[in-house]
Amino acid sequence: MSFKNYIDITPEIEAAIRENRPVVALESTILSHGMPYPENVEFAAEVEKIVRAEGAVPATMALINGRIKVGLTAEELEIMCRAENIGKVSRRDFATYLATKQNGATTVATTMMCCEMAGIKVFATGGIGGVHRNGENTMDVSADLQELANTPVAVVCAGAKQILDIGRTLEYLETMGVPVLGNGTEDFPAFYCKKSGFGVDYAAKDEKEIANIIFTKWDLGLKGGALIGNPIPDEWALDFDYMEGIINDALKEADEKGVRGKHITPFLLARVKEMTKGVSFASNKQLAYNNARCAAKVARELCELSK
Ligand code: PSU
Ligand code: MN
Repeated sequence: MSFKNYIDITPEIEAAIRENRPVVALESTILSHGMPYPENVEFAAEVEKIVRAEGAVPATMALINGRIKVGLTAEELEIMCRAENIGKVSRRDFATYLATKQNGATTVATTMMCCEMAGIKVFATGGIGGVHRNGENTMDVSADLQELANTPVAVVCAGAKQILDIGRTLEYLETMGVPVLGNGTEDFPAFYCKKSGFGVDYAAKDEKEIANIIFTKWDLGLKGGALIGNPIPDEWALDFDYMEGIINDALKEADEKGVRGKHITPFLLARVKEMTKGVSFASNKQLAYNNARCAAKVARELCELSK
């Protein structure tokens, strides 16, 4: 029994991990279910370029034809971006997709699983999943939160979208013992917006300090990951109240159409994008680039500390 029988790590990534050089994991749900084709192809190439420019190796994850892919070829990236028959794979779906050879995009939760199997410590995403609004009744809590509690990966995000109940999301993370660190900010960001109205646990001054906290956590033998809130750059930030109006309309529509479960996140993301007429898409790309840069710096500092 070994996950090694199922995993393909590219030689470049494998060598970087072995030699303690920085690697940054990237997810594929953002490509297959978060962005339109063919703009997502350009995005995928750009985000990998940014990681490289910061001296780290990018590792985009996906499940393709019964294999766990750590690092995708241009051809495989194209498959994920075209998103024809590509499911959204959370932890519960992981074995099913591999055993039945269905192609699947990895969420934050499953990208973290791939990281742990491959030995990658840092992962950049856009926004994490969380407790949904009205989650106290629907019990819709993203598996991302449970993964952060258990799997030793540092996840750099621009916070959580306002589609979620951000207060309860942070409460859940506290209960599960997940450190939430701000990169140069005291505010937990809300994806398109710099502030959610909720604070982080600790406002770190830079990536070096973030890496030091994460290193210490793991050095102590504490299990689980860490969440880094990296706010969207000023020039791309959108107005909180404007977004609140849009999101409330999208939530109402989802409710009327009976959209639930794993479909709710992609539905809301698509509706928000349509309603903001693409303005949000430009911001979405920029915040993800910003997170890739931050993650590469954290990965670099962690490698220094592990020497
Ligand atoms: N939030 C975003 N964009 C995304 C996602 C979340 O702003 O693309 C994706 C991520 O892959 C995340 C997943 O892990 O949705 C969460 O889905 P769910 O709520 O079904 O767990
Ligand atoms: Mn859910």
